Amino acid sequence: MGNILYEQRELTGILTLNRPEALNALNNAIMRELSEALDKIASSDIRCLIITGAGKKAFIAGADVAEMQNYSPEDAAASSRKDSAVLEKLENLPMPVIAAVNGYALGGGCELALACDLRIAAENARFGLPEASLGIFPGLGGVQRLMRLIGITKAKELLFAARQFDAQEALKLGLVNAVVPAEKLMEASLETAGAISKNAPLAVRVIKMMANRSIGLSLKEAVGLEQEYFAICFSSADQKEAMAAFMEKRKPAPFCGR
Ligand code: CO8
Repeated sequence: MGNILYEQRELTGILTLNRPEALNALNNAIMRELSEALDKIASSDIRCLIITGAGKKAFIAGADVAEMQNYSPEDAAASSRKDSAVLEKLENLPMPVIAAVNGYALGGGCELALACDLRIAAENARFGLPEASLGIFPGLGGVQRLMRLIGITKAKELLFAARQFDAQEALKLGLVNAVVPAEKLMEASLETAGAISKNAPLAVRVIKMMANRSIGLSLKEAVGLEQEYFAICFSSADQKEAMAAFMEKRKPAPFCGR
């Protein structure tokens, strides 16, 4: 397993991509281990996951160029399908995922961050999708996710120019939720995870599922989906307890996730 480190702090899982000698570049081994780790996390009872990169320099400096260099079109198709499925698995984890971006988030690394729910960047983070400068384009859904997050015009500019940009620009673009000093990155990420974990897990999961599933639906279809999920919340013990506590002017019992 060595390419992926995992620890749990209270209700938050912390997954670290651990290949610092190659700036955590995504090779086949790391993607396989990530996929296996995500399967376990999906069925765990953590309320939030933080993903970060080992070392001080990089979140993830992209897909492994050495491995990709001699791909045939068939290899590229297979690899893109396989690795895209891992990012979809990440995107659809039941609990929210925060990318704690601690340096370079380039190419596939930026794509992985885009598949997370929230992004918190260290001041020294640098983002970019340099694929066009390598004769390819982001092959893991990055074009689509970037457009949805920051709009088509800005996304096209960044993709065509393959330009790197810093954390402050990422904040202005709405690509990251916050920028913090590098030494405070994990603390800030844990704080955000803690704020999420205080709320009813089922409600948080439903919000995530609705947000993810409604993209591409018409407003009418999306609101219809919300009505279904809204009803589901009222079958939960947490809703009963939280509302009873409010009416009785007392603190609710800790949420049980049912
Ligand atoms: N792949 C493989 N090795 C890498 C990568 C990478 N993406 N990035 C860094 N490394 C390695 C370097 O080769 C170097 O190894 P070594 O010490 O053995 O020479 C080590 O990490 C340290 O890197 P540098 O010496 O280059 O460190 P610098 O501080 O000088 O530079 C940079 C840091 C600017 C981040 C530089 O390393 C860089 O430009 N890296 C490549 C960035 C890049 O182009 N990323 C995009 C790759 S393409 C991609 O991600 C496509 C995604 C779609 C995939 C679809 C599925 C197939």
